Amino acid sequence: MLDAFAKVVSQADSKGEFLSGNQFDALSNMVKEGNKRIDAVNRISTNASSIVSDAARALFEDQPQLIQPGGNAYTNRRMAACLRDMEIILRYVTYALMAGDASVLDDRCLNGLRETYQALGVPGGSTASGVQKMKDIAINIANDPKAPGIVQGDCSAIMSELASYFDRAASAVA
Ligand code: PEB
Repeated sequence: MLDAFAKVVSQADSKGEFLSGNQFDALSNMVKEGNKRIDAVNRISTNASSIVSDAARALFEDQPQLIQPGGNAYTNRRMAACLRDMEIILRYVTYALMAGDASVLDDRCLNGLRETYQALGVPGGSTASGVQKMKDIAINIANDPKAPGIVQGDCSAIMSELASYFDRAASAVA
């Protein structure tokens, strides 16, 4: 598991080189813009349960067969497993956003998930759709310029980074 700083260090070390130019620029920008990152992680984390439940509700509205007899989320036990899975994925997306690097998401959550779902008969495409719904809801929350007490600024870069982690999770299971 790496963060953006450790990644640059490990890449330089594997080549036996000192850190230089581009790396300083990228990391210095990350520090300069760091409050946006922390604020986004904070907003998503504190709203995690509503992000999960709103996305799940929208998923089951689109794909009602999932919660009908024979559906993969039918019975409370499977519904609970499904909500839990969505929450786990969201949690790892917030970790990746905080770290500025996808490796924690890849190594601890996505690695082998497709195979697990295939073995269990969990429909990966439906899970991916649930993840995309969490993406839209999370971005609406994290990118809301009208949130109380917020300093106005351009959050497009951090939002597209955030979107990329959700997309990564969705394509890992689709
Ligand atoms: C991954 N999910 C399930 C299981 C595991 C995971 C290991 C089997 C064990 C169990 O049931 O608890 N666990 C999960 C994860 C990590 C982990 C992401 C990462 C660290 O450790 N069913 C649907 C929806 C979807 C869904 C599309 C969006 O119809 C999920 C939610 N996952 C789902 C369901 C089960 C499951 C298990 C329903 C239970 C399947 C079953 O027992 O038949």
